[in-house]
Amino acid sequence: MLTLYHNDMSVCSQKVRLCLAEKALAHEAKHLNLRAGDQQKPEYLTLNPKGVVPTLVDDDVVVTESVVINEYLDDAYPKHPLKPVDPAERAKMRWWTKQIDDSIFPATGTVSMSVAFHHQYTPEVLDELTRQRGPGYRARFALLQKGTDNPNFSDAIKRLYKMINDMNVALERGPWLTGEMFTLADIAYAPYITRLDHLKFLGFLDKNPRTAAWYERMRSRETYRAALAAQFNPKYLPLMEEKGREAWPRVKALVGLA
Ligand SMILES: N[C@@H](CCC(=O)N[C@@H](CS)C(=O)NCC(=O)O)C(=O)O
Repeated sequence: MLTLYHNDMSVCSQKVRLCLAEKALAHEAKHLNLRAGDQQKPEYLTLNPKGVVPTLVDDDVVVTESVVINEYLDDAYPKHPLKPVDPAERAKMRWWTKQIDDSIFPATGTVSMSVAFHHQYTPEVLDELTRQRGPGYRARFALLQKGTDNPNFSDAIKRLYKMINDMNVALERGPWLTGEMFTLADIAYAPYITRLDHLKFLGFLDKNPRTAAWYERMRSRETYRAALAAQFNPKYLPLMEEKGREAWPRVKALVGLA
């Protein structure tokens, strides 16, 4: 019996939901409200001591870290394989998934929080997070409240534009990131392009037609609809769109699209 602890709009959770859907694996989904602090409840911390989503429980096996969870699912449930057999192709796939942990996830967090999500935090939630995470949290949050003037914003947005450009180059070889096969690499990137879409930053695709076509192919999959689109939180989308549109002139200028 598989159980996934997740959150509807969390990019890391979306990655695992898409993997479960591609592998047609039935599971129980337990949704955590990250703004209410469900991820810090003691019973959840016993599963995931970092207090983050997702966490997969497979009977007595507990797996954390979305990249590890997806590899586990593909190893433990070999039907509908999502990893190339050839070692060189497999290495290529892992090069893509590693970029996310190294820099794309942190850059996405900086951009999403600076542009939109910091507006969702009430003073009470901020007090609670500061209590949980220590006094340094308030200073870090103050940077996010600066929006596009956050000193970390420029590097983060440039990293995400580089991701789009890198994908465009790789997609010269075939419809998916490692070539002909749809793999865990494609699954890993779907939530990140979706996030740029929700922030209305898809002008990034104007000079990257192969990445644009990849996103269309991805969105037309039934698994994307079920695992991502059908679960987008309607409370988040208008905020992301409104604040993203306000930020776009600055974003465009930072990546040289103005
Ligand atoms: N490297 C981890 C990152 C997990 C992570 O930070 N998840 C975010 C959502 S995408 C989270 O739970 N944030 C809640 C918090 O930090 O309190 C993974 O890929 O699973």
